[in-house]
Amino acid sequence: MRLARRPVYIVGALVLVVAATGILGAAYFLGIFDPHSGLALDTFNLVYGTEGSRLDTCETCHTSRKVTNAYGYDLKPAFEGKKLTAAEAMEQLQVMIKTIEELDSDGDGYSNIEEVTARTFPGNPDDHPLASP
Ligand SMILES: [Ca+2]
Repeated sequence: MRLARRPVYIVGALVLVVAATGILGAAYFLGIFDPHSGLALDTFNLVYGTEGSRLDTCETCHTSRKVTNAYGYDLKPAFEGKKLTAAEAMEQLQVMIKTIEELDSDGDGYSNIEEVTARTFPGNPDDHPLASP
């Protein structure tokens, strides 16, 4: 009798795992849960003290939720092809943010650090220090 229940528990556990995976996957797809964005944005804000500024948004690195802009593209080597813990990812991203400071990712004539200092978007060529309000 006791052995007969074991398969039921195993099936129940598998159903729970599949359901949890499905719920997290759906939440990710719908944009409710994204393990990447908060971490990356927190790291950017930590490096530049931009929390609460106009750069404290996903638009700093993305044109849409899953598409990176030119600045986000230049930061990709920090993550791409690597399995990192959250702490390792933050560390790698901090290094990459500093590494690309002198680049002009969006090609608007201003380096990334000039843009960040002026609080303009380093991945949007239509937004640069002289074009800012
Ligand atoms: Ca720009």
